Amino acid sequence: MLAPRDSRSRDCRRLDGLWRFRFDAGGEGTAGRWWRGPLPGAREMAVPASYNDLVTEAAEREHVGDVWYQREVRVPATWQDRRIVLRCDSATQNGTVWAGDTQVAEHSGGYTPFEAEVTDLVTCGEMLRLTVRVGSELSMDTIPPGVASRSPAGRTRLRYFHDFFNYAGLHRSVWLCTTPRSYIADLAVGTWYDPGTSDGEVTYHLDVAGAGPTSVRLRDAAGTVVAEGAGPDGVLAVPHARPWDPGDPHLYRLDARHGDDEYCLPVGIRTVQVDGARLLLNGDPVRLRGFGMHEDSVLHGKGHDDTRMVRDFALLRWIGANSFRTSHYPYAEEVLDYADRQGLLVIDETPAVGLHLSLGNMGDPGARTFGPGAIGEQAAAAHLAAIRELIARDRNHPSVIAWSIANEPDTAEPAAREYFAPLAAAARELDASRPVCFANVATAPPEADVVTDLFDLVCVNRYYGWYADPGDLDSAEKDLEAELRAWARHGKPIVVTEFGADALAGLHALPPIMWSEDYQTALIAMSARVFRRIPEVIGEHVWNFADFATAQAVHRPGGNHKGVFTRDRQPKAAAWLLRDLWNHPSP
Ligand code: BDP
Repeated sequence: MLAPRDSRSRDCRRLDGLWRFRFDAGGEGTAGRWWRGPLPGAREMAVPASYNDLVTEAAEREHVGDVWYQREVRVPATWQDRRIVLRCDSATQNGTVWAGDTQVAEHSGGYTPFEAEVTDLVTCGEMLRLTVRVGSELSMDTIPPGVASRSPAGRTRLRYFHDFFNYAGLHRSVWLCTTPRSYIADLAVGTWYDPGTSDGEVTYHLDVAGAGPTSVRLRDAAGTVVAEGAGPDGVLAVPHARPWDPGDPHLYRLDARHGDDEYCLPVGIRTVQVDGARLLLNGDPVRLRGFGMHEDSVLHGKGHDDTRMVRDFALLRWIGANSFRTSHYPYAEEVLDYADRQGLLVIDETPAVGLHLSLGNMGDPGARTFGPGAIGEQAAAAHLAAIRELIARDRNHPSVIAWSIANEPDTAEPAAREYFAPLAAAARELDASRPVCFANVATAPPEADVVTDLFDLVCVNRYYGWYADPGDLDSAEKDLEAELRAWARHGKPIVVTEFGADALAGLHALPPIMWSEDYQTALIAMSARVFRRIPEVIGEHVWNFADFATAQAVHRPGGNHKGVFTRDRQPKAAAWLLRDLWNHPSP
């Protein structure tokens, strides 16, 4: 699905701002057809944002079930005779949209867009009433999974198996867009770069609707046309290409035309390959330095916010990071556009997190994860849809260098193989140009894990010195090294996709003790020493970039404090260590 972009033929209007809003604790809205008129008893709510941290009642912050958003928008009179589309960048965890009295879209999965053509339902020049029902509930059939139950006080509560707060609402923009009646429905590009000859290649495929000629032009950053093609498919040769690279994130622009419609896509020419235990970008080995992150901030929750994004990328640059993982769900498309322009390398992840029903503080000891009654066929179908939607949305971004199809599933359980084999195959079939991976959990070490051979990278989340060997960094160093050496036998590149320690900003201790900034710093320094002794380890992503909100729990004082930055994006002591380490990389 193409991201909204203005062009000479397209007009895209963000419907950000204050919408009418109402909680629906009793689930009355659907039966009462609340979309048929002004939302009864509504207050106002900011879009985009999570609603959770903008309210003052516990029952509203923790609300499980539906909420309703509504606003009017004037459809421009100038859009007569054009195609009109309503698009929602995300509704977390599910959304249903009405244009006037008509339901036009329904989508499950909280982090990918959906859209509907509304041409025949609107009158140009007149007001259109838009209503969106957003559900926060998760079940064993959704990705991520969760279980709703009744509390003794009679409220619905939600248990989930992932370590971030279940923020809900319209987290990204809703749009009203127009295109000509003949239009470009979708566009996929693939690129190739030959470092020997410095020749590049851009393959393209357009899905078009309606009559008219189809053509493409590729321009360099100066606007000069460097290649042209006709028809919906083709390969453009780009001799002496300027490749996309973190040090020089050069973007070409593909101007695609069909009939009167035009869509302009930034294109970075680059190749990603796995060669033995090396990850190659444009033929050169690359080492990933960076973080697992979260879309999370004060007041906004998971609402996309350019302000936060700009600060986050400034901090990534300051600290010397070259990459991040979109743990644990697809981020707003604005983030990937920005990563393309800033030259960040991204491991792009689905929302398949918490597929481990016996894990640590969130699971039940001994619980089985995969199979009927737990993560079964319905969840597998939702997981496949999540992979499809992620790849369809993000495949054109040069910054995206790998697909992570899950975080910390229980891959020590034998049934995990049957579950993951078709999903790994599907990801590869959807995109053969990027490695496919998942982040392995500590309970599935090399001798127990049953799926790693299905993937291209070995990504491991390890907490030696924290959950394992707590408070004992000498033992942690030995155990971390031993385990990574065992993973190295796969002969694949290893990325340590999580390691770290909670640190309460301002807590200091000498000698370092757990929860102090000093201990976090010492643990990261120890881990970095180990990684540099093992050639197969080609990536280190600290958990986490910044402190973030979680479900309330006895082990989470005001959230997860493994951030190297505080939740308001100021450095803890470990940030200075990483800045030194990453800005002066050893050979
Ligand atoms: C890992 C998870 C991550 C958690 C982290 C932690 O992948 O989501 O936040 O541990 O416990 O298991 O801090």
